[in-house]
Amino acid sequence: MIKYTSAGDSHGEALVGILENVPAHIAVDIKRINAMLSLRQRGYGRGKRMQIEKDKVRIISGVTEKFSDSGTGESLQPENLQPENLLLETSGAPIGMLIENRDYTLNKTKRFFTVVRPGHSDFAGTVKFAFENAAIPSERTSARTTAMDVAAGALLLSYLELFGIEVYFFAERIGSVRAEGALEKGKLTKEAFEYALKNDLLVPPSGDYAAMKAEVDRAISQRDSIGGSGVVVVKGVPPGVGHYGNFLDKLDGIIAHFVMSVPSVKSVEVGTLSDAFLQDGFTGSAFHDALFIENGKLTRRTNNAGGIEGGLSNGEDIVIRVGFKPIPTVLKGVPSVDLSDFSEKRSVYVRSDTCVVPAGTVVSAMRVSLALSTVLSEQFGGDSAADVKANFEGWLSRRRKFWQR
Ligand code: EPS
Repeated sequence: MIKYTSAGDSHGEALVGILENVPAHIAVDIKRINAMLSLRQRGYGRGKRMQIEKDKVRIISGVTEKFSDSGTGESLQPENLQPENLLLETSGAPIGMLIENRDYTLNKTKRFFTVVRPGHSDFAGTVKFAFENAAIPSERTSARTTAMDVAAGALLLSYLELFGIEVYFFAERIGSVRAEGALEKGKLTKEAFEYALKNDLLVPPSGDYAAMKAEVDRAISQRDSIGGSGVVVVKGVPPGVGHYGNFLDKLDGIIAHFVMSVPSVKSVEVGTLSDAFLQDGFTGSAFHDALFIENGKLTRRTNNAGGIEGGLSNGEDIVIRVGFKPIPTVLKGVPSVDLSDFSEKRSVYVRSDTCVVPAGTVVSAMRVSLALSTVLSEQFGGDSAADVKANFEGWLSRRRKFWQR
């Protein structure tokens, strides 16, 4: 099974990541990984750290130059693996990745504070690890570490493509302004996702960019922060992916775990249940996605279940709505406590963002890529890309009769 782990402090030397058990001969697209890293950095409302960092992944192992489709690639020295135009592929060995923290070299930021920020890990992390300096927990809980998650998830997009799977994302809400109806089945098109990528808030066509940007500007002028929601859509997953034997293996649970643990995320929803709560006549007959046959193919006209039933994919788009709290570092401060003398004080401000909805949405999408890759690799195995394809296509040919005749 594909496994991912990472290390790295927000103001340490670098972030490191390891991907294990990725089959051999999967294309490694450094350009796409770096483009995803820029997208994570780019969102409107980001803080000054983003002007310091120029995130680029450095792959140090597990990759070879691709010479032919049969894969007669040769192991390369790490310094020769970086050019974006080189055709690279996985070797089957653990993939080691590194992203430099330019802040470490340029600024050597050192932080010490004892007034904890409500909403951050300062208080609970200080208690857990018994530090005097409440800045230490956020070295690891800061969203900086998600740069490596994005690199790993973006690398695995090529693995997902072996299955014909694509991952898309957009921002749905910023503050009180929402892209109405953005989750409707007919609106989750490739064109809508491409449109969202072209603006720095990732607003889809059904959203009002100016109104959403105004929400960020208002938070900036009020020395505050602002939350919202993003949507991740996975297209091309056939029915029957996942497991339900053990509740820990359910696809929705695994996706939720990978996404809920993104900094600032407070809710993960599969499908559109929270919209249905607000409507009249919230009943099973209205909510569940009725089945029809059109041109010999099983179809549905709605996707309220968000593509997962019984902990398994059902063949519809997998639709995940992610809720982000306003980030805890607030310029005007929040009433808090100084743990050094146990007095009441306002929380201190340290450099941070105003709005993380676009960045958090990119991170969530790449965590979904990681989650799905682990599930698919468990189900379909394979030591090489060709094995994966053969296993998957064989399985599909034996299953297709259930949805197409
Ligand atoms: C972030 C890096 C951090 C913050 C922000 C996001 O860098 P620094 O602390 O040096 O400014 O800008 O972190 C948080 C949102 C947080 O809660 O700590 C990043 O790379 O995403």
